[in-house]
Amino acid sequence: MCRAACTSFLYGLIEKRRKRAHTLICLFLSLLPVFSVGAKQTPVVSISADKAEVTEGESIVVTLTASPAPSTSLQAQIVLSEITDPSEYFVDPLAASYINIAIGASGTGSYTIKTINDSSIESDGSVSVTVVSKAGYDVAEAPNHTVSVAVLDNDTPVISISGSDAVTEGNNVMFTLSADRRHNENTRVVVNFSQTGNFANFRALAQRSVLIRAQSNTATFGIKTEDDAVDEPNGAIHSTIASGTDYEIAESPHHTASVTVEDNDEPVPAISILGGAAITEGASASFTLSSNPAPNADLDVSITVEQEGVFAAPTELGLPVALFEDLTLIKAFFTLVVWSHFSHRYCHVSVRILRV
Ligand SMILES: [Ca+2]
Ligand SMILES: [Ca+2]
Ligand SMILES: [Ca+2]
Ligand SMILES: [Ca+2]
Repeated sequence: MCRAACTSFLYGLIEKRRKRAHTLICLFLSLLPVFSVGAKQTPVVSISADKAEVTEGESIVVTLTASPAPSTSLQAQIVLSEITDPSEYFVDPLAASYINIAIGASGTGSYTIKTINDSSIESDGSVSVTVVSKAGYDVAEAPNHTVSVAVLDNDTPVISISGSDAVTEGNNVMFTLSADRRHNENTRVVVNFSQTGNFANFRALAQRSVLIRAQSNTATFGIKTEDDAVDEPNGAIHSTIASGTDYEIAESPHHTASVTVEDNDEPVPAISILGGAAITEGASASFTLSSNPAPNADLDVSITVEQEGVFAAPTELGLPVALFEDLTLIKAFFTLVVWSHFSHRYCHVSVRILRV
């Protein structure tokens, strides 16, 4: 009986303590969230940039922000990447790697990225900076884990122009535009024209836009000249680069070029006639025809012979007598030849004067 009573007592004591322990555990668990508010939280690191766009050569400052601010300094890591021409860089390739940035108690840390101001003509691009996951912090969710800054190229080609050797009229005058640097994009260059003389029509001389293709430094084009029949002094076609948006104009005299155009037409000979010395009737009157300059081929020249008085018979002038009752005035027409095979070219018109 006593043994049973003792056993019952002990069970009651254990049960009482078990309930008490359960109560304490429940109380502890109920207080746990309260204690958690004050527990240490893992900082979340985000990134921002001081500007959305820079011109090459300018700097980009990125700022890392840890929230909450770390109690002790942490080393966050970023990585740079860029979108640009395959062979060009806006950022030193050595810098485009993993970089550690300290974030102190202020909760922020910054890093300056210097872009390269090169002399290459290239497409605009961008530089992206992304927070890298690492122990000691969490990376902010997109889009706050990365930032992208546009980088604008500031290089433009300087264009000059040159001309071909002299051409004979009827051929194309050739000009070449040259860019001082390679360009990954097409460049359209505006060119104006003028001429000395009259060798090209207004359409050929109209302003034109000449294409220098991507990856090429030069473009050659022609201006058509006319092969007319006019003897004229040699002249020239002149070209001048006009202002445009995608290029700069080379300094004088490389902004303009001229090509000589040579005339290919013979001058028209000037024919003169000179009378010889006075003669006595019965002798032959002599005249000299001269061509200046000498013709390249024998040249037919028409002349008229007439007389005052009656000294030359109509037959002498190649005319039938019957037609001329009044012989006081006779006119005749000749076609004579100025020979081409003498350096000094002349011929004589001989009219034999007779009393009739
Ligand atoms: Ca530049
Ligand atoms: Ca550049
Ligand atoms: Ca001609
Ligand atoms: Ca001509």
